[in-house]
Amino acid sequence: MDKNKIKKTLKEFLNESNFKKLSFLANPFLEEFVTKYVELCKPKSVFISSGSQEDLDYIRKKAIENGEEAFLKIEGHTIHFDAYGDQGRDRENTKILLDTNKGDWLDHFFVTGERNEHLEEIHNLLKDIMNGREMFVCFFTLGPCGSEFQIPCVQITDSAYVAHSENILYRQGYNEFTKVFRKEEFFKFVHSQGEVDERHVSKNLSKRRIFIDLEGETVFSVNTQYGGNTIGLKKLAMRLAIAKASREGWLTEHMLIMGVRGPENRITYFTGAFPSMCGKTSTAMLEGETIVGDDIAYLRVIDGVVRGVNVEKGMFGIIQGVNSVDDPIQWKTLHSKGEIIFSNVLVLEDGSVYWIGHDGRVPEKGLNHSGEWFRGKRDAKGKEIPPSHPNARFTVSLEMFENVDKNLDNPNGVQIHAIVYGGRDSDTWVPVCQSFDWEHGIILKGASIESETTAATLGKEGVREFNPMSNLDFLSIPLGKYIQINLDFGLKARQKPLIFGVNYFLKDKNGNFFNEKNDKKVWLKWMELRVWGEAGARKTPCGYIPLYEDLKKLFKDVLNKDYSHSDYTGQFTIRIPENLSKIERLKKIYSSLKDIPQRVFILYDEEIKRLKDARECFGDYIPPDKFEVIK
Ligand code: SPV
Ligand code: MN
Repeated sequence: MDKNKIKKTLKEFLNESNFKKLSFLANPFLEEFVTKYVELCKPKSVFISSGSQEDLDYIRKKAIENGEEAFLKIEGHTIHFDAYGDQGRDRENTKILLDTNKGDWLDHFFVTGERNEHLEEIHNLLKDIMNGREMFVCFFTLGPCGSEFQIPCVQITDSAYVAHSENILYRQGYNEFTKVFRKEEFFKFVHSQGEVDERHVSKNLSKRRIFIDLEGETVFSVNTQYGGNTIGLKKLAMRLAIAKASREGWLTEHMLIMGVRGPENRITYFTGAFPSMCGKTSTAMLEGETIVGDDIAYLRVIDGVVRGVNVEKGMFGIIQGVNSVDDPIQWKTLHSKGEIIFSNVLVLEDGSVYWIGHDGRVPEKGLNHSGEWFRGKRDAKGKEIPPSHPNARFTVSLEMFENVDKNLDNPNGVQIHAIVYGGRDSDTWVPVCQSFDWEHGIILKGASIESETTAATLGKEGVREFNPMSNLDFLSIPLGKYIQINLDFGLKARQKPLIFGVNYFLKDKNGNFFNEKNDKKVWLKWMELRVWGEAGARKTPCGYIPLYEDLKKLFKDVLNKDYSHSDYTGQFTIRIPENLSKIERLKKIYSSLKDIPQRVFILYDEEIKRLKDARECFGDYIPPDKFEVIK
């Protein structure tokens, strides 16, 4: 684009102060990008956010004025609603753009689209879409400032709610843009909520589109407001970062990072990958431990050790089930003054909020994502509408939590000693199990996650789905390549983190959960001891499991609970038929894909052999005490 033309267009849409803020960054690539979308979307005006307090306040004010948020009873709290039917990630219309003529390909379960065709479609949808509205241009960085993990980003949106959410969730990047060495290297996000109705929610959900252009490192999102579809730096950036990481030899993971306290206040850092709504945030928020992040981590091998950072600085957390007993820290923050956006919860007359699983009784009526709500209300399809949406969320800065880890913004991140993989699995995996080594962990734990679907995505709940590393929804490279990169990553590290598989959702014969919500705390403490060689284990065909005596002591010390031997036996019985069927299912999936590393099949066959050998000796359901004790 011609330089003079850029200047002319920017002058036409930006007032003097905004023009100055953009020019100060002296980045021709950025100016060209902004100009392109200003010309296409034709906003009424353009606001450039420098990240100053004044600019952040302006965006907050606009979210209220535009009707995207409303004040609640407690100071700093606001409510935002998404359109009915826009409360989860839209998998079907989230597409990765590929240029198949150039040989680009992805496995069959990815939703993809031909690049040129889809760029044309989205640019047609974006045409004049911001007519009469203000465009916000915001700068952020993924990962801590001044760190080798850092990726600069620019977000264009006509939603003050999206800009406001990002101001809470991400580190400001305006100043970082003045330092960016390669000025063309930044991720770009373009979002428009499209036409809205009288409730200020997106009207054209049938034209909801989220297109990820890896080649242009740009993501487009239109006709939607739900954070998972619109907050560019969250799951949209993740696809770009996974592709970038795969080129550069590091990892972008759907992982929490937390500090687990061991004896004498030692802190050992863990990452944990769990599909959405499977306990990731509640693990990261366990009382007595510290949180670095609850959703997305970048991992690099630096000086022979694995180090990780939280890509974000805030939490877009699931609110359903948060109560004063199980989640005291979240409960306290959600009831304190400070900047919090609640989304898709129930708002009562006095401006207080209610969600499913909140302490106390279900209110009679209020305002929710369906409009005026009353008990027993049904939607157009006859489905009963709950008081809050199961994927209702809160957006808050991690600084608002008393358990935030002191290394949140450490540019070097934290050293990762353990990696935990878990899914929603009612009948197969034991509650906690350590892999034999790195390869076994990546393949038999990470790449073998299956999880029953939840409300985090639109569609049916409770269906068992393959979800390797809990990252399948966010991958942008072929799965075989991703697994290979994971295998290689550990080989580069002199000190490899231990890898564990966990299952918080195991059920007994009567369909009741074997464990209570906070039992996970005991599993963490056991894993922490394993990292330092301070707990024994039994060797099963699937990996190492805890000794009864160790768990009994931990249950008493940590939760003041008596842990019976029969609980141990029920929970840690190795279920041979279920484990064998699981591996057969996985082998079938992997056999249908291209370029899967041979090690995957070799390790599956080895595990099958171990399971069958054990069955020969002890039968189908093997109580833990049958297995040999190792150091
Ligand atoms: C998840 O669903 O995994 C989330 C929320 O963390 S979203 O932003 O929708 O991805
Ligand atoms: Mn997530």
